Parts: sequence; structure tokens; C-alpha cells
Amino acid sequence: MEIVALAGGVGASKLLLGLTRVMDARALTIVVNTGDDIVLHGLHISPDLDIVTYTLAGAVNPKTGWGLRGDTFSALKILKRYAREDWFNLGDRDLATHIHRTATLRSGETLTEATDAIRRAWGVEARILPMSDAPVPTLIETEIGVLHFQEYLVKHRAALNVKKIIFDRADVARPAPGALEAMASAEGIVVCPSNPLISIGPILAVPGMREALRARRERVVAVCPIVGGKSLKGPSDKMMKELGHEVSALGVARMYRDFAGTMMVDSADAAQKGAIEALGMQVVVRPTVMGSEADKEKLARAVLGVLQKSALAGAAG
Ligand code: FO1
Repeated sequence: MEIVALAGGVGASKLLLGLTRVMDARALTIVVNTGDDIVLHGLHISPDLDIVTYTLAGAVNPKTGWGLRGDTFSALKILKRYAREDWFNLGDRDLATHIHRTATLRSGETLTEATDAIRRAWGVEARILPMSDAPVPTLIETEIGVLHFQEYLVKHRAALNVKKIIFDRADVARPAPGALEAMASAEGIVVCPSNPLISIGPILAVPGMREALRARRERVVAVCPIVGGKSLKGPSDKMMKELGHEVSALGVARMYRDFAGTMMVDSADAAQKGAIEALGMQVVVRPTVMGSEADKEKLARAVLGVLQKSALAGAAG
């Protein structure tokens, strides 16, 4: 069963790890947000691509969910001695990935090619695609001006108010080669529990992506990243509030209703089932918080079950 997953960083990676354990990972194509990408110290850094790759390789730092387990930061200390910015923690081993990606891009290869080489080098069987080979940096307009997403999130610890989110140069970007084809032919598409605004939002902003999802709406299931009115990790809830969205499963469903036929919401949000169904969406209520490895696999199995059911329903036509 060919599956496509739309993913951001840490939250998505837990479900993706579960999926690779309960299905043939070679049948999984992951389309990853690159709005977080940033050039620092002359290196092209793709945080969410690396979070997904390292997690599926079993190499991610389990405490943070990003970077490599057991990494050290000696190079960063010397960069600081050279008066270079050190607010973005780049580990010594992690730097090898950014050096390789940057050199690969400089030799004329695409981000898709660089990403594929890196995930294969880590023994990851799932296919990992950037949302686009073109840069679509996510910019955050705040009270102190327009910042790159990482400056907003990491340097300013997401403390500033979000006035506007800009997907810079999205209009001239194109989906990465293979992404639209995978979405058109997949038996099922899962929107991972990532930040709807700055992880799933950038993917949807790439021309053609949202239309591709709408065309398969009855095969799209979205796992809600907001549980009981809160985001489990990261500033989704704060950002949604600041931009006027209701911070709830219903609020997320409103953002996804045009392209997701099914919402999977946590048991804590069972009371919103009716209101979400009134949007014209199917609703599956079950535990969605992944505290353990077993939780990741259970949620993954539940997602596959929903996709199989909608595939069968579709076949019955
Ligand atoms: N997140 C942080 O909060 N602080 C960091 O210093 C940091 C460094 C970092 C280095 C490499 C990488 O791949 C990710 C990193 N992240 C860090 C996470 C990054 O900000 C992600 O874009 C967000 O967590 C959203 O997925």
C-alpha cells in the first residue's frame, strides 16, 4: 500500500517512525517542509529533512528530537571565538550533513538529490522528498520586524508576537519531482501531527500541492497536532491564537477541511467530533499522544486502518 506522508519536524517524526515499523518503508514517500531551511556559516541547513532522516535512521538526539544523539559542539565554540553567531546549535557530526548537502548543491545537484543520497547513506528505506527544490523560506512578521523562522523560534524562543507568516517566493516554487505523482497514485495520504501553520502550511503553499490533496480528499487523513487546546511541542497553539485561529481540534479541522476527508483527533477532544463532522469531515477519535515506542506503532496502525478503509470504500465506489 503506497502511502504519502506530509511532515514537518519532531511531532511528525514520531508517527513516521511508527509507520516504518508497521509497513514496508519502501512504500512510504515523505514530503517534508523546507520552510525552516536556513543558510548559516555558508551552509545550507534543512532542519526538518534532517529530523526525519535522523529519526528514521535511529540516530536522532532523543532528548531534543533534532540533531544527532551524543553529538558535541566543539566547532560551534570555535565559530563563536570567530565572532560568528552561535544561537543555532550545530553539532560537530551534524555539520557533516550540512557540509555534504551544501557541497552537493554547489556541484549542481538538487535538494531532492542531496536528500535522497543522505537518507540512503543513513540506511533509511522510506523515500524522503523536500516539498520543493526551490527555496521557500518561512518568514515571521513580528513587532520587531520580519524574521527568518529559525530566528523567531530559536533565537527569540518563539516569544515574539506573530503578526503574519510569509512563505517567501512560494509563488515561483514547484513541488519536488515525484511529489505530485506520489500523491496522485498513493492509496492513502497522511498529514502528520505537525504545526499546521509553519510545518504543513509551507507545503500547502507550494503551487499544486493543495490541489493535489483536494483531488484525493477522501484518501487524506490528518492527525491533529492540537490536543486539549494545546500543542504537545512547539508554538503551534501560541501562533494559532495570535493569528486568530481557534486553538482546538475544530480550529485545525477548519484549516484542513478543503483537502482532508478525515481528521484523527485525541480522545481529549471527543466532544468536538460533531462540530468537525459538520464541516463535512469524517472524525476518528483515539489516543494520539505518542509517549512510547508502542504508542507510535499503535497510532501508525490506526492511521493505516483508516486509509485502508477509505481505500476500500473508494474501491466500492
Ligand atoms: N531547535 C532549537 O530549539 N534550538 C536549536 O539550537 C536547534 C538547532 C538545530 C540544529 C539542527 C537541526 O536540524 C534542527 C535544530 N533545531 C533547533 C530544531 C529546528 O529549529 C526545527 O526547525 C524546529 O524544531 C521545527 O521543526
